[in-house]
Parts: sequence; C-alpha cells; structure tokens
Amino acid sequence: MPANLSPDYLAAEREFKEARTPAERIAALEQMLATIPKHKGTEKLQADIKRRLSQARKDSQKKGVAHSTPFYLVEKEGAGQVVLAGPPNSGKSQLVCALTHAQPEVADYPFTTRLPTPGMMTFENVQIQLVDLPPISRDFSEMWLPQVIRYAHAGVLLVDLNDGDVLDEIEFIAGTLAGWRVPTPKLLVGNKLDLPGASENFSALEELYGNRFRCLAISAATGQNLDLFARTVFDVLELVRVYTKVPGKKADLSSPFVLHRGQTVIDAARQVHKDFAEHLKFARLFRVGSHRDGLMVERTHPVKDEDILEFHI
Ligand SMILES: Nc1nc2c(ncn2[C@@H]2O[C@H](COP(=O)(O)OP(=O)(O)OP(=O)(O)O)[C@@H](O)[C@H]2O)c(=O)[nH]1
Ligand SMILES: [Mg+2]
Repeated sequence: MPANLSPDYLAAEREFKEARTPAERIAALEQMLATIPKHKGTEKLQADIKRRLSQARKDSQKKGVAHSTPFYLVEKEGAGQVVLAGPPNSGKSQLVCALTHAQPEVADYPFTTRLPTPGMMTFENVQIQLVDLPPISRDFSEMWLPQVIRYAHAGVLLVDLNDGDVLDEIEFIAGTLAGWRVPTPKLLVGNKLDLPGASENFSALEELYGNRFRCLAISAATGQNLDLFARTVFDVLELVRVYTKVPGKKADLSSPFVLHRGQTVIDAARQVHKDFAEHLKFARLFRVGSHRDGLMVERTHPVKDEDILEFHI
C-alpha cells in the first residue's frame, strides 16, 4: 500500500467496504478515484479502482435500473397471485384488510397506498394471494406498477360504485393497462355497495360492461358478497382442485392439489409423485355426493374442480 493516501481517500475506501447496494458501491469507488493522490506510486491502485468501477457499472446495468427505481415485485405465494388495480379511494386497501391478515392503511383521502402489500385470502381450502397496490390515476401512477401487474397471475379492477367519474376511470385504467401491454383484468368489482344508490349504479355498470368484464358488487366495509368475491377470483384464475384417495379409504378433502383448467389425470398424478405418473395405468374418479362413483378414467382425462382421484399403477 502506498503510504501517502489522504484521509478523504481512506474514508471513501471505508464507505466502499460498507456499501450494501450497487449504487453505494459505485458512489464510493467514484469518490476513491477522485481523492486518490495522482502519482507514479498509486498508478496500479488507480487502474484497479477504474477496473472495479467499470465492473460495478456494468453489473448495475444488468440488473436494469434497480439502483435508481426500487423494484417492487411481490414474491408469489399460495395458489395464485392477484393484484388489485383501481382509481384512488376505491377501497383496495379496505378489501385486503377485510379478506387477509395484512393491514394496509385505509384512509378517506386519495394516494394512501404507496407500496404493494400482499395478504393471503382463504377460499374454502385454498390460499390465494391478494396484492394491494397504489392507485392508477390521471394525476399520478407509480413507475413500477406495470411490472408488478404484469408479473401477477390475474388482476381485479376495483372501483367505487358511488364515484361520479367511475366510467371515465374504468376507461382510463383499461387504456393505461393496454398502453403498458398488461392484460386487462377479467373481473370488474364495484365496491361500497352499502351506500345508498350503489345497487342501481352497479346495474348500470353491469349493463355497460357485462360483455367486457365479469362484474361483481361488494362492500369491503360490511363484508357483503366477499365470499362470492373469493369464489369468483378462484374461478378467474382458472384453477382446479383435485383430491386423492387410496382404495377403500375416504379422500382427504382439506388439502387439495391445485392444477390449471385443462390439465389431466396424468398432470394430477405428477403433482402427487413423479413415479406415480410414470407407472399410472388408470384412475378411478369420485365426486363428492355422486352416485356414479369410481368411474374408470384415462390418463388424458381432463380434471374438474373437486374431482377425487384414486390412482392405479
Ligand atoms: N361505505 C364504504 N366505504 C368504504 C368501503 N371500502 C372502503 N371504504 C372507504 O373508502 C375510503 C378509501 O378506502 P381505501 O381502502 O383506503 O381506498 P384505496 O383504494 O386503497 O385508496 P388508495 O390507496 O388511495 O388508492 C376509506 O375512507 C374507506 O373507509 C365500503 O365498502 N363501503
Ligand atoms: Mg390503498
């Protein structure tokens, strides 16, 4: 080490060692380069800093713009991830509070939510992840929203049934999502059904948008239709629950295997065990409360929600 390094340089070097993010590392290296005494004795060290700086810049580029825009992707959990999109104040956070253990802030002023907040919603015997988001509005929308919405399995468009601008807001949000190349939500939910006039407004909305969206009216505040909301979200995700049983025993209906609509008996077997799928000859199909129980089905038979399968290998 050259002996004549300045206190400024040594401070910058300490910052480099303590840097946690790519941006901090780059800033510290730049400071080191600026403060290092420029003479023959430090030439090797200068070259070394320049090399590290160029590498750090390259690394940060590879991770996109992560050092300047925080990356808010929410790790997926449960059977599906569903984001709540909507204008300010429509009740997105209230809905997440009502259906999950998460507690995003609810307030009667717009732009309360600034960060995505996930929570797990229970539908019968499956868990679905709901993600509360900041609003989409003409005034302002967070830059990272498109990425987070695109990443999810599905989206719900949540509006306030008593909002005079609701039609304009639906059109604006649908247009914005299309501009972001994000799929438009299949489900349009009208909230605040408990308020006077909301039911009439919902009928009008359904008439206008019934062809474009599945429509549902709820009250996140009173809990009205929230069980139906959970079922509809499950349906929109196109999920299918399959139970398994061993011959002569009852099926365990509490812990389903979750598959996608269109998947078959062999896909179900594969979820249970890889070897099962390989050696499967056929399965017997049972339905809760059905008289024609134990029907033999082929490996390629598409599964339906709440099928009970008994595998034979
Ligand atoms: N009457 C009634 N009020 C509701 C209902 N749901 C939410 N609210 C109220 O509407 C206001 C906004 O609710 P939030 O959940 O904060 O709305 P948000 O969509 O998350 O708002 P932003 O975070 O700004 O996008 C609050 O005052 C809530 O108490 C409902 O079902 N009925
Ligand atoms: Mg909110």
